[in-house]
Amino acid sequence: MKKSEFEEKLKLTAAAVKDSRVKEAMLYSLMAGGKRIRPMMLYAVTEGYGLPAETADAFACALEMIHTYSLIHDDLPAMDNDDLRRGRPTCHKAFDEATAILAGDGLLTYAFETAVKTAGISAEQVLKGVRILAGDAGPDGMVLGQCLDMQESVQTDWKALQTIHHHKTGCLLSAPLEIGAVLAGCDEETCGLWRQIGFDIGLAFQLQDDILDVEKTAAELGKSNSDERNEKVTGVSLLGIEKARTLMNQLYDDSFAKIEKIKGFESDALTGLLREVQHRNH
Ligand code: GRG
Repeated sequence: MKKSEFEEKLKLTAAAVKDSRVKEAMLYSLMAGGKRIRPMMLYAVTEGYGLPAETADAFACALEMIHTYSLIHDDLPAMDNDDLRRGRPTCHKAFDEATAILAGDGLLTYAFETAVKTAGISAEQVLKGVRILAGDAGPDGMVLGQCLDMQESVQTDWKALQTIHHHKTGCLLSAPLEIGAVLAGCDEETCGLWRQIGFDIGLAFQLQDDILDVEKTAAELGKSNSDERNEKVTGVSLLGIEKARTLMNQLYDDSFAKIEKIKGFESDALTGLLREVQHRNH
């Protein structure tokens, strides 16, 4: 699946919402670019199992909607209070706070309305996928991660920080891998293996995000670096940049080795995508 092709599908899906100011704000943030890593990971898994791309379309759009909602809410003054996201003013800066809250709410709920329209596989598999998505996005998943992150303090150590990353970043990167396996009809053990790989990639991705935050400017990244402003503890501040980089590369490389060993899975598309992610510069 090409990123541009996915973006067309995403735009068409969101275009079906009734016209309103909240729809404008939803589209403003949803179509503002972004790497689209989560949907691309899902397509790479379903493709590797030989499924047609259409089977993954609804969940791919849903993942990107949930991810975009989380960015909109994370940028709000009550959370990180950021001005720049995906190279543009954040949603509450371009619209207003109330509209940005509603745009996040709209994207979150519309994601589930979209996911349940998945065609071409059993209702039982769709239901399993929806459960994973809800669990990973909700109060046992990303929302919990965000809550822990808000409570983070100078006493936060590497173990506590990993718990934050596991939920805040890992859950939504694990979801596409596990949902892809569910859509392909994999057994519980294989789905669990994909889930674990997703968490390792999530930690690698977060370490990389922290490294990029200190090495690049806000203009290069297209987003403000609020961690520094908010004096947040990060993988880099706790481990040091070189140790953080070594751990990040080790997590990616171990994940590639595990993916290549998964039976009945053609891994080239997924490992190719993740290698690009590993070597990204924004
Ligand atoms: C508000 C419930 C709630 C959660 C917010 C996503 C998030 C959780 C916070 C954003 C800040 C942050 C550093 C999150 C960790 C995950 C992460 C690195 C998100 C950025 O994802 P990318 O790089 O963004 O995929 P693009 O813009 O490329 O889609």
